[in-house]
Amino acid sequence: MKVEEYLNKIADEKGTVHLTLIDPASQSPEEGGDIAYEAACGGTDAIMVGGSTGAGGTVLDRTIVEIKKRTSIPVILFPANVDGISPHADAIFFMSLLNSRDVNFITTSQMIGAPIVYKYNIETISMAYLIVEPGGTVGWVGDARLIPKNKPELAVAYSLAGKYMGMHYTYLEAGSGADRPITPEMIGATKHALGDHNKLIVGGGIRTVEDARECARAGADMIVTGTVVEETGDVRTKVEELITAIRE
Ligand code: 1GP
Repeated sequence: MKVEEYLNKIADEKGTVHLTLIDPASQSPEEGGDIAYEAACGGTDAIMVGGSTGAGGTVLDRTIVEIKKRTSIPVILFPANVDGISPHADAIFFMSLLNSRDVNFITTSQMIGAPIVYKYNIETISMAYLIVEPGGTVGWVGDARLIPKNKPELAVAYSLAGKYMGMHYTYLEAGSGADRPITPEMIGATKHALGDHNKLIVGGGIRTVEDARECARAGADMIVTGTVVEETGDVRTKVEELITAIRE
């Protein structure tokens, strides 16, 4: 089964998908493999691998190899740039940062990376990537014109634009380590506009079971947690708690 089909099936049948984000720049490849193993034991559905800076090349390849040694769930690339592509992954979020001011993040990096993805024969999952205030490091690196957190209509407009251009997924990103996740109002309005077939991913600042539950209830098809999984001393239990909350 294709990774996109697998994720959609979980979203449709169980309600909400949980994705664990591992930034190869944050720990050794072996430690990345350990986190993935514990997250998989806790029930996470897939591992995303990527980061804004220092997350490409050998460190990316080695991290994915370690994750694949320890788990059998899909590994999906979440690239900040062309160096975020690896032949070891199962799929790639082939994304365009629609609200960037810099054409490099909208189409140029995609053009440079596409022949590499083709050569490696990695499954592509098309995605409109939208960065909302506060935006964090990725907002700065991606030169995003941040969507104000109290302007859900702007997120809706961008999401519809992505959908009409043929993107299957929309990702509302508050930035890794954001003080608060995307608001339920913005999640709800965006999901309503996208409809059932286009899936909505929400990430950035989701730390507690209450945050996760609120995002899921508001309409997120998938939630991403990175920082909280990296920082906890008990990855398995944390992931179990988050998943219980999003599937209540
Ligand atoms: C970042 O949305 C992801 O791209 C995850 O954010 O690290 O805050 O969980 P956190």
